Amino acid sequence: MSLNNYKWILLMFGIANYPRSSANFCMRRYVDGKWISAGDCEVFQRRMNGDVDFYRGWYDYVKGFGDTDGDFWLGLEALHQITKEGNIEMKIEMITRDGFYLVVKYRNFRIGPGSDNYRLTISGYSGNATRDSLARHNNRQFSTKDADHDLSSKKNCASKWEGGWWYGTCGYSNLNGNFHKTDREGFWWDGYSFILLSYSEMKVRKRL
Ligand SMILES: [Ca+2]
Repeated sequence: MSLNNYKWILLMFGIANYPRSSANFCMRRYVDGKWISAGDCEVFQRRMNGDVDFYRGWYDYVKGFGDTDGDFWLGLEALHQITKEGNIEMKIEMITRDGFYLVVKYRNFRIGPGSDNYRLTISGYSGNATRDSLARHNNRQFSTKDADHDLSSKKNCASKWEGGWWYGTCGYSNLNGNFHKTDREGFWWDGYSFILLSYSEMKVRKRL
């Protein structure tokens, strides 16, 4: 896994300064010359190099794409299978373009079936971000540029924000947006203060 050194330093520093055990799962360890996520967890999204295009259609988001050692999306169907029995928590680690480490956690995370367009259900937020920017996407179906399931009758939010996400009307977070853009079609958390990111990792585990 290649990630430039400053991001790893920020991640390590951030984790060290965020010791609340409730958020500390899926920690990284350096083993046999590579970084791995330790513990019984599954990473399902990562953006770190910007070398994988995330502006894709429905089929790709259902099946997954990218390189699991680098930038990738695991796939909506896999997420549904992992979470359908319930009792799953989800964590997101992020680094802003300004170099701040953010971590948010949801005590409950579930992705519905394909027949319901992989609807998002989350609750139980904790974290050090300014806002819970996934809350406004709660109970929304997933949308892509070729599959508009958002709440806006005039717009296709996935096209407007250049990603695939559980868009409502349209964005409060956009972690699958364009990695390289510095405007609102970019890769960001928090639609109010518009926090651009340089790194994200989303992961799940069975709640203890
Ligand atoms: Ca729409």
